[in-house]
Amino acid sequence: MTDIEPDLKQLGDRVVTDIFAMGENVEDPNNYPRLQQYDAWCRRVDEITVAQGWKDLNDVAAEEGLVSIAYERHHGEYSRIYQFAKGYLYSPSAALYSCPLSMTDGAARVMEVYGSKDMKQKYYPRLISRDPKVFWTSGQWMTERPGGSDVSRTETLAELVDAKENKWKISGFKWFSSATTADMTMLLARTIDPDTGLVQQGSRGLSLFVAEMRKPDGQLNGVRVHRLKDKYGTKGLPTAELELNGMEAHMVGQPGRGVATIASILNITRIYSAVGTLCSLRRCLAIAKDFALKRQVGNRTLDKTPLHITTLARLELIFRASAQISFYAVQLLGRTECLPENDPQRQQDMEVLRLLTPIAKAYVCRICVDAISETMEALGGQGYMEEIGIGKNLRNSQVNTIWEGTTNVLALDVLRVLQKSKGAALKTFAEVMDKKIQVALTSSPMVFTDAAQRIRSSLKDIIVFVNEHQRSATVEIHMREVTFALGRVTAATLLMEQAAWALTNSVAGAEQDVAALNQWCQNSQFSKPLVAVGLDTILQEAKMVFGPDAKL
Ligand code: UCC
Repeated sequence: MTDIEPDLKQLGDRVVTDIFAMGENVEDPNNYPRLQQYDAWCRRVDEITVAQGWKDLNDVAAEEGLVSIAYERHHGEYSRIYQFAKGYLYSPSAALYSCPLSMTDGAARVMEVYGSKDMKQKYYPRLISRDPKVFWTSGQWMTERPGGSDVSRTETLAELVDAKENKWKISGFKWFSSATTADMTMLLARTIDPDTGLVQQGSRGLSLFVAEMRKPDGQLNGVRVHRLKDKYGTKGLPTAELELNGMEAHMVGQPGRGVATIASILNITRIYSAVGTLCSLRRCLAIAKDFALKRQVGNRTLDKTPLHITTLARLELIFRASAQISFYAVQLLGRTECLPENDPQRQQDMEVLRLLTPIAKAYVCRICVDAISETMEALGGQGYMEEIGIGKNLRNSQVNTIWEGTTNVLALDVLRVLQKSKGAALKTFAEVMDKKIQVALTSSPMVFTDAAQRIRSSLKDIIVFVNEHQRSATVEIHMREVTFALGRVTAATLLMEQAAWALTNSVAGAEQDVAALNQWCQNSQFSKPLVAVGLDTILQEAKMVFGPDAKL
C-alpha cells in the first residue's frame, strides 16, 4: 500500500497543472466537438473532431491506470478504492473524460464476466491497457427515439449473419451516444429469429452486442452520424445521434438477456456518476472556502461571519455524507469482484451493493448538484462568472442526475431490488448497518448513544413503511422518498463508523467527525416520517399541474 499515497500525490499535482490545462482546452468553445459529414467530393465521412485536450486526457487516463488499476488488482479488494480515488482527483479537471472511462470500465467488466474467448483476447486487454497506443475506450448505446429509460421500446434490429462465428448485422437508430469517438461500443438490439423472421417485443427480446466503431480499412462500421447533440453542459464531450446500417457486431452473453447483461455496465457507471458529482462538489467547495478566507465584508472576512460559516458547514456535511455513501459503494464493488465466489461475505456484499448502487446514484447526485449550486451563491456575483469554474462544474454535474437513469428511474430500481428479493435485500441491508452501529457503540457508548438511537429508529420506520406498502398498487409513488430516506440512513451509519474509527485511532479531526454525525442525525429531514399517499392525492396533484380536466 505504500505505493498508493505517492501515486495519489503525483496525480494531485498533475490535476492542477497539465490535466487542468487539458480540461480547459476541451472546455474552450472554439474546441467543442465538430461534425464533418461530407468530404470535398461529397463522400460521406462523418468525422467528429475533438479538442486536442480530449485526446491528451485519454492518454493520461491510460498511463495513470484510471481503468486498469481495477483489473490489475495489485491491491486485491482495495484496487477499486485506489482506482476511484484517482478518478476522484482527475475528474473535476478532466472535462467529462470520466464519461468514456466509466463506460470503458463497465465494458471491461462485461468482457471479463460474459465475454467469449475471442472477446477476452481481442477487447479486454485493450480496455484495461496502460499504453495509450493500445488503450481503447468503449461506448454504451441504449437510448432510442421512442424511449429513454424504457428500453423495451427499442427498435434497433440484429440479423444473424454467421451463427458459427456469432456474427450479426445491426440496423436502427441510437438517439444518444455519449463519447461517440470511442473505439468500440456495447449496444442493445432486438434479434430477428433466423428461422421464423419473427422479432420478440419487450425488453426480453433484447440482446447485448459488442461492435467496433471502424472496420479494419478505417471506414465507419455501418454507422452514420446524423448530428451532434447541443447540450446544456458536457460541451466538450461528443454526443451524437447515430443511424446504424448493417453494423457488424457480436452477441455478448445470452440472447434475450441484454438488459440483465448490460446492467453490469450500468452498475459501474452509476457509481462513477455519484463519485463524479461528489468530486465536483469538493472542487467547488474548495473555491468557496478559499474565497471565504479572503473576502472582506464589513470589518471581517467571510470565514469569521457566522451566517456564512453555517452555510458552508451545511455544504461540507453534504459532501462528507456523500463521500461516505459513494466510497462505501466503491469498497463493496471491489470486494464483490475479488472475494471467492462461494464466500458468504461476497454474497452479502453483492446484496447490499445491488441496493446501494441506485441509492447512491439517486441520492448523492441529487444532493451534490443542489450543493454545487449553493457554492456558486457563496461567492455572490463572482461565483456566477465563467472564469471561476463553478458554472462549468454545475453544468457538467447536472447530467449525473439524468444519464444512467434519472432520480425516479433509480428509485424504481430500488423498488425492483426490494420486490425481486421479497424483502430480503432490505433485511440484509439493515443487518449490515446495524452491525456497524453496534461496533461504534461498543467502542464509545457515551458518544454514540443518541445518534445510534436516531438511526435505528429511522431504519425501523423505513422497513415498516416498505413492508406495509411494497405489495400495494401505489408503491411506486413512495419510492423517491424511500430512496432518499435510505440514503440519509446509510450516510448516518457510515458517518458513525468513520467517527468511531477516528476516535479509536486518535485521528486528528475525530471531534469534527462526531460533530458531523450529530448534525446529520439531528437535522429535521433525518427523522422526517414517510407519509403514505393515495391515488386521490395524486389526482389532485395532476389537476394542479395539468389543469382541472386531468385524469389518471
Ligand atoms: O446515458 C447513457 C450513456 C451515458 C454515459 C454515462 C457515463 C456516466 C459517467 C459519469 C462520470 C462523471 S446510456 C443510457 C443509460 N440508460 C439507462 O441507464 C437506462 C435507464 N433505465 C433503467 O435502468 C431501466 O430500469 C431498465 C432499462 C433496466 C429497465 O429494463 P427492463 O427490461 O424493463 O427491466 P426488468 O425487466 O425489470 O429487468 C430485466 C432484468 C431483470 O433480471 P431477471 O430477468 O433475471 O429478473 C432485472 O433484475 O435485468 C435485471 N436488472 C438489473 N440487474 C435490471 N436492472 C438491473 C441492475 N441495475 N442491476 C442488476
